[in-house]
Amino acid sequence: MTTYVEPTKVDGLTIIEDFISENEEKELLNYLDSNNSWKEEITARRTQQFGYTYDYATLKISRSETEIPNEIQYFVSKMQELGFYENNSCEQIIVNEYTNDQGIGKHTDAPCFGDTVASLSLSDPTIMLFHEYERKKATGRVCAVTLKPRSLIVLQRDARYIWAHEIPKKQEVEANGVTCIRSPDFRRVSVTFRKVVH
Ligand SMILES: O=C(O)CCC(=O)C(=O)O
Repeated sequence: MTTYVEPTKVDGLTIIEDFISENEEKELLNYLDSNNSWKEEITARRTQQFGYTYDYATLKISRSETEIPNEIQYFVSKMQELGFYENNSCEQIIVNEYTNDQGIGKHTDAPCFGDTVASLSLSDPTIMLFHEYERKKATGRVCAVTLKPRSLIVLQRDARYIWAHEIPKKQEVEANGVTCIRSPDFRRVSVTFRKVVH
């Protein structure tokens, strides 16, 4: 049975709406679409990676030839001002593009990544579900978050390690009384910021 809980009940989950302005969103999307970095290595969706590259086949990370560009580093600095990613500890960026019914399966981020994972949402909104686990078993407690454009979610502590997150691979999602229907030209782009465990 599913019991929905509010985001404030998920330890370590921070949601910051309007983290960036409409102009910053537009400029960042323009940069991501003009840098020739979109890859189709994983069939699920297009991605770009900077700083370190995570290999979805071997589940390993390696130093990337592409440094984190200034266009993205600017947002890391904004997060540092809020107390996240002290001492330049954000070293890996993954950009995900979701269209049609694309999503991301239920997961917690790999152990090679550090204790803070932040994701910036651009373009269209979608629903992210957080599922609580206890000794590898789902408890049935679920938190549904509408990822609004220009918002930032930060996962730390339980939100990072205990609750698995997913973006349902569906054009229409209903969760906790909220329905999100994707239009035919739906497009969400996310920029995820991660530390690397050395
Ligand atoms: O798209 C997002 O906001 C989350 C991405 C994510 O969970 C991942 O790349 O592991």
